[in-house]
Amino acid sequence: MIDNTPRKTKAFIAGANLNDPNFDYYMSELANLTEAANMEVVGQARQNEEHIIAGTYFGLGKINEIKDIAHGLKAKVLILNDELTPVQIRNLEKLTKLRVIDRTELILEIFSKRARTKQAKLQVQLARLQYELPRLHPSENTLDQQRGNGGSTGGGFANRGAGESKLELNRRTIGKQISIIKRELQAIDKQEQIKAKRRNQNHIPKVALVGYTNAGKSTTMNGLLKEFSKHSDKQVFVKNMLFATLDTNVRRIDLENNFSFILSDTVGFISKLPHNLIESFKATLQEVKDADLLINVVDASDPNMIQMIRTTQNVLKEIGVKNTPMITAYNKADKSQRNYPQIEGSGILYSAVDTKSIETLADLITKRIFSNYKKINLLLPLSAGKILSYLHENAQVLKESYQNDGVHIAVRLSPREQAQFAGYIV
Ligand SMILES: Nc1nc2c(ncn2[C@@H]2O[C@H](COP(=O)(O)OP(=O)(O)OP(=O)(O)O)[C@@H](O)[C@H]2O)c(=O)[nH]1
Ligand SMILES: [Mg+2]
Repeated sequence: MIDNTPRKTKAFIAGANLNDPNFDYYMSELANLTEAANMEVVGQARQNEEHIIAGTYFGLGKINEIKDIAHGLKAKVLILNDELTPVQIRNLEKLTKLRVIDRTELILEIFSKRARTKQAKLQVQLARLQYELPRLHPSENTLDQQRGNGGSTGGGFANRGAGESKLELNRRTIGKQISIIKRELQAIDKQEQIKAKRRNQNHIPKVALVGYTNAGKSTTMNGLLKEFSKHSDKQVFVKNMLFATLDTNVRRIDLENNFSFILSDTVGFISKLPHNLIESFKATLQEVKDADLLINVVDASDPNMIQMIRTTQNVLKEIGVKNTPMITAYNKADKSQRNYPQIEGSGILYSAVDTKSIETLADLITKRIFSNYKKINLLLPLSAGKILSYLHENAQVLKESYQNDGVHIAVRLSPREQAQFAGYIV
């Protein structure tokens, strides 16, 4: 039988360790990212350094060693654990005769492969052009010809960045493209903002799923949708791969007793996410910034769990999320020997594919977001039909009786609603 599966490009990965205690973890992430970009990791090298060598990243001795080993392993690509300067990339390519890709370009490549919606595509394209802009160089022509000679060496990377047309693109045209994309994105943002505003009108609390990529955020959303939504068919995309989700999906969850909240699921995080990428995904991450409660989904079956939690904290800090209350949701408990679901302080051990777990998570969310809600007695005039229907739609009505002086109603209200209806409190 003929094997038609295309052979994966062989990649050699390497990094300089500046005495970073997380270095091993970053290297294991780099291996996962390389595989996510559809390449095969055939070997790796590391070097302890006091500082990065300005012109070549590694010292010459190390570079020669890498060149020999990598060529021996038939690697075509050298992938480095940091973002490199254009000069470092050029010099390393000359010295190793390998196609060199830095961590930033690798992540951008995965994102552009995964992007499905127009917004995600534009956001990735923007980050990519911004990455390329300072990398344009007068000698680029000769370099790209050299790259071209190597044939299709880099998996999806054969056409570096915006493609072959880059040869003709000068800084000004890239600059123009950037402003066109920014304008298109602004138009999309506006539509999103209108939708968000409509959602906010009802003051339903907003809960956002956040966390490391592949932790199970989308599976958790689907679990909650299945149990608690009229639109349980509106499931989101789940797959065992890095960055399956690149958009934000927003759904309304209706618990019993008229407790409702808006739930959002968004792009996952990884260490050293390129700053440009975070910047261009700002609109996508807006729901996280606006949330009243975050659910930090963690893959508890991963040995690097602690670093993953730290990574999420760092990205949240970078996008400007500071004091939002958080539930840490330790997922994939079915892969462990421990009993679940189990609430531990402000955290929960659960499995997103287990109904009992999803119910317990929903309880925990309810307690956290509705803890400052109070039972309030209101007396509404019969003419206040609008308020009555608002309460029936959005609040938990505990008692209601129509009397001569109006409608007596006992209802659980948020602090904001308590202030809003203060004039009717009895
Ligand atoms: N065994 C087990 N697998 C799970 C559980 N939750 C999620 N998974 C699997 O983990 C993989 C990733 O799940 P997703 O829900 O796509 O993860 P995500 O956090 O949305 O990932 P990104 O969108 O890529 O950031 C999928 O293969 C899921 O089936 C769980 O509780 N137990
Ligand atoms: Mg997802």
